[in-house]
Amino acid sequence: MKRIVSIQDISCIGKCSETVALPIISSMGVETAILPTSILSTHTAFSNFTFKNLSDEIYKIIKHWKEENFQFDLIYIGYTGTDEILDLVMYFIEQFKTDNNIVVFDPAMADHGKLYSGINKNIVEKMKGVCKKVDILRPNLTEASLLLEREYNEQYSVKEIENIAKELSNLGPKNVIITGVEENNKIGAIGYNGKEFCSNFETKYNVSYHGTGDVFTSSLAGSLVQNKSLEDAIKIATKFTTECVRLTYEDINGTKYGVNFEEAIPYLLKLIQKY
Ligand code: PXL
Repeated sequence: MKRIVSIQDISCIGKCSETVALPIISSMGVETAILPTSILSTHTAFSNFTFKNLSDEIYKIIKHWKEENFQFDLIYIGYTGTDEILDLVMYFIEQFKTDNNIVVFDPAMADHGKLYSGINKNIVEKMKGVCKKVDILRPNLTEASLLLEREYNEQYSVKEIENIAKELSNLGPKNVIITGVEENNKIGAIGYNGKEFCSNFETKYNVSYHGTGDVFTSSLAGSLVQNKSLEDAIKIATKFTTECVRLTYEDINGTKYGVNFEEAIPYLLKLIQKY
């Protein structure tokens, strides 16, 4: 069985990070180890959330895992939230990166032109350091602009996004996947593997939910360890994320703080068979 380690926070309520990665990746038949980097009462879009930094524990966990000689087919890094945690993430990569595994990095720090609560300039700088050490970088357009120190625009052409992907690749990662790309009233992602571009677009619903980036990256990671190509993994992740958004949109009791990914898991398993 393949094994992924998911390194991100536990937001106790809010359907993002570990509470999304663990069920999605496990449902794909892949062992999911978790390294929780912090624990929050909710994700940071709520007011008055609590935040407990688990840095002291992370170092001890890395030490134990090294002694046990654990290995990972894929290292998935999501929301980190502090520069101290980013330093530990870099240390984790040094300890566990091999020639045969894949490091996927979601520089979760901003969306729709705005930094998440609690994210500062130091964190953005540290993220650039992490980019040098990863195989796949998966930002949205706001995060891409921050990493490249470009102004964020509300609209981009596909050509502009392809150039952004190339520039991001120059920061270090061979592969770049930019999400939240809109084209002809559809929404999807553009991928770059250092040579070629690929993309997939699906129906756009005029809503915005938290955690869609985490749903996307979890299903992408679960696909990549099952030897799907970057292009097929992007297809699976965009189709699954869109289905999660549709189910939430059509749910009269749906919440805005996360998507109904649970109800879309049977569809995800069909996608894995198809691609
Ligand atoms: O989904 C990204 C994310 C992860 N973790 C925390 C967040 C967010 C986005 O707001 O606040 C704690």
